[in-house]
Amino acid sequence: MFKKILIANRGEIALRVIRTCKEMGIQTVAVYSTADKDSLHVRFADEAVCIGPAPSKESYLSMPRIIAAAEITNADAIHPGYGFLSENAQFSRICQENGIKFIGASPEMIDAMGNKSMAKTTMKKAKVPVIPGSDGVITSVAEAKKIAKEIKYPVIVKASAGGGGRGMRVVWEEGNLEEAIESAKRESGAAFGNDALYLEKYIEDPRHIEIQIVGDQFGKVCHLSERDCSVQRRHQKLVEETPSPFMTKDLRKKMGEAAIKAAKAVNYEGVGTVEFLVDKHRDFYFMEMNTRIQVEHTITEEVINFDLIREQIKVAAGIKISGKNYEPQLHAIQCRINAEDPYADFRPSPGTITNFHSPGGHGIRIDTHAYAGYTIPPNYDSMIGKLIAVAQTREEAIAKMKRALEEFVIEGIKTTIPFHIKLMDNKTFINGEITTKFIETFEF
Ligand code: MV4
Repeated sequence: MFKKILIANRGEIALRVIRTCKEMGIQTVAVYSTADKDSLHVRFADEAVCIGPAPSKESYLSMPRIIAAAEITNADAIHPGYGFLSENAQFSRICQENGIKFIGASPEMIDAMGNKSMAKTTMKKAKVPVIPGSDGVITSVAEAKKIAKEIKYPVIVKASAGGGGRGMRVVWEEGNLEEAIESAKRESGAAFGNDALYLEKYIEDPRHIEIQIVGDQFGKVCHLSERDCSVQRRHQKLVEETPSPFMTKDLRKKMGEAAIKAAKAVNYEGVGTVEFLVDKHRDFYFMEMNTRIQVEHTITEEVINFDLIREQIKVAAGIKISGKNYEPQLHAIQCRINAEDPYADFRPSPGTITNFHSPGGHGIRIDTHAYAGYTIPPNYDSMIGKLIAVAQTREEAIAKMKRALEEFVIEGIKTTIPFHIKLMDNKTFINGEITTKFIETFEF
C-alpha cells in the first residue's frame, strides 16, 4: 500500500480524499495556491506545499510544481481528484516517468477516451451500442449530407475533441447542415485546437444515465449501478440521483453489462464512469467514458455502502476486486451547492461566508470545504458543497432533502439552495419525469 499520497486538487474533493487516506493509515500531502492558504484541505492534510499564485495555470494545473511538491515530500502516489489534471494524459505520463503512481487512468487510456469519435469507434467494435452516425470523423460536407440522409434528420454535429457541449450543433434539415459544420469547426478549433467533427442521429429529449465501474489490474471489472444526471443546466449537473427513476431491473442489467464490456474492451483499470444517453423507448447509447472519480460518486457510495475513494486507492495499489456487481439498496439524491445566484442566471457569487450552519440528522451527508468565515476565491469552480440525502424510497429522499435544504444556512454569498428547494417541490421532478430538457422548462 502507498505510504504517502499527494492530493493534486483543492476544495471538497481534496478533503474527501484526505479523509479516506487517514482511515487507511496513509500520510497525506496537500498542495495549495496562495488563494487557498486558509482552506480546510491545507489544515487537515499531514503536510502542505504552496505551489503558486491563485490562477490555476500557475498552481493546480502546473505539472512541474506538483511533481516537485511530490518529490520534496516523498509522496509515492498522486490523487488528482476531478477536473484540473485528472484527465491529462501528459500528467499521467509524467507521474509514471517519475516513479509516482497516478491514481487514475494511464496516458494511453486518457488519450483513447478523450477523443470522442475514436472512443465511439472503439465501443462500436466492442459491440457496445452507439448512436447511428458517421464512422469516425467527417471529411467533407458532401459526406455529411449523405450520412444525414441515411440516418434521417434531426442530426447532431459534434467535436471529436469535445466535451461540455462545445462545438455541438443540432441540425433539423439539410439546408442548415453546411453552416452548422462550418461554425462547429470554428468553435472546436478555437476551444480545443482540434476541429475534427463527427455526425450522429439527434436523440430528442434523452436522459443522461451513467454507470459506475471499477476495474482492477487483473482484468476484472464490475459495475456499481447507475446515476441519473439528467438535471443539468448548460451542461452543468445540478442534481444527481440513484437509482434512476427511469430504471428497470432489466435495463440495469443490460446497461451494466454494456458498461463492463466497454471497460474490458480497453482493459480499464481504476474507477470510471460510462455515460449513456437513454431515449424514451429505453434504448441506450454509449456517449463518453470518464476516467476519473466524479463529483457525484457520493450517491453511489451511499446506496451500496461502499467507499469509492478507498476502492480507487486499493486498485491503484494492485489489490484485486471481488468482481461482483452492486445494486442500490437505498435511494440517494445529491444537490450541488454552488456559490451562484440562481435569480441572476446562476452568476458566480464569490466572497466571504459570514454565517454557516449545515443541516444534519439521519440520512444526511455533506461534503464541503466551506465554513463560517471562509472566503470563496473567484478563481475556481463555484461548487462549494454537496448535500446528499439517503432514504429507503425516492419520496422519502426528496422529503429529507427538502428538509435539509431548509435547514442549511449560508450567509454572505448567494447559493443554489433556493433553487433546489423549489425543485424538490416541482411536480415534474417529483414524478421522476426528468430528461435533459427538464431544466429548460422549469420555471424558477
Ligand atoms: C447528444 C444529444 C442528443 N443526441 N447526442 C451534450 C454533452 C455531450 N456530452 C453530449 N450531449 C448530447 N449529445 C445525440 N446524438 C443530447 C446531448 C445533450 C445532453 C446530454 C447529456 C446531458 C445533458 C444534455 C443537454 C443537452 C444536450
